[in-house]
Amino acid sequence: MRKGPEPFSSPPHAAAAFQNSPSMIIGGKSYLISSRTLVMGILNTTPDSFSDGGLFQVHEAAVARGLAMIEEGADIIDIGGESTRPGSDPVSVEEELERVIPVIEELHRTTDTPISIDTSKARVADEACKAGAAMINDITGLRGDADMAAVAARHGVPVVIMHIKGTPRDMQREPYYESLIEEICAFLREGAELAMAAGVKRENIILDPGIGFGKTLAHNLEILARLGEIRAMEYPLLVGPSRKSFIGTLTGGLPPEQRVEGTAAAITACILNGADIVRVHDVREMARVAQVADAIKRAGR
Ligand code: HH2
Repeated sequence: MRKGPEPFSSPPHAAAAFQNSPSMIIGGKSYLISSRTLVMGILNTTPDSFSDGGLFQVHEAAVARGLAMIEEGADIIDIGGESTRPGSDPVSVEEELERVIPVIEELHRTTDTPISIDTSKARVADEACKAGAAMINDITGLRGDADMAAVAARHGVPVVIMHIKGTPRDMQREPYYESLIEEICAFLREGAELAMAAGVKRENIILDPGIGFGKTLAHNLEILARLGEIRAMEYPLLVGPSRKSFIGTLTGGLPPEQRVEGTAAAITACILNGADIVRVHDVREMARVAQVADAIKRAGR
């Protein structure tokens, strides 16, 4: 059994500074919110993801990449079997299950690092939890499948409620907001209420503003700059700017695999402005970025 990073590895004085913070339990491990940013490594078992599509489609390659990310410092592995890139087509339940379940089963057998299932289908989330997933990540904020909240409640696992405007197919067609942060907060608040009405415990709810999901460059930047206002809702916050196209745009049109430095800047902003979990492709690099950004954040308290 491979061991991931310690759930809480900051020095004792840091723990004392945040002793009033609530903790979050993922896959039986207890994490003290605000003591250290958790790094979620992205594992796409898809042929068409925007950054790593096709790379980890074969079962062995996907499992190997998952184990490598754990060695590199991932606290959570987020496994997805359907691309959500702008313009992408949905895949069937059967296809998605075929892609993710064997990978979840094997990683669950070989490591104690919590596994998250990135899906908007309740049946996929259900089967994934039975196969060992300890967290559900739903990019539709529980709106895509009416049974999703009940599945999360039944398994008693943390659930990420992400903001999206539209669907992956149409979300980047001139997204418009009267009041960006207020609209995102309202969507997330309703999602949290929906989850709790279905029986999800408040401490199992994680919110995400959905960088790139129905957002222009200006929207993405405003979200990152004003994350604190979303964090003020007092739920743990997950943010996923990794390698996204706004970073390419800001750095002269670089392709996804050359957006590591830009991602580092975005991850630093996320952490300083209130993220508790960051979802990244470049685990080794961003785990180091998080160590430094966390230390700066602690120094300001
Ligand atoms: N972004 C992507 C997918 N899932 N989940 C959350 N909670 N937050 C995000 O920002 C987020 C997400 C898109 O990135 P990626 O998985 O790399 O690409 P693709 O959807 O093309 O597979």
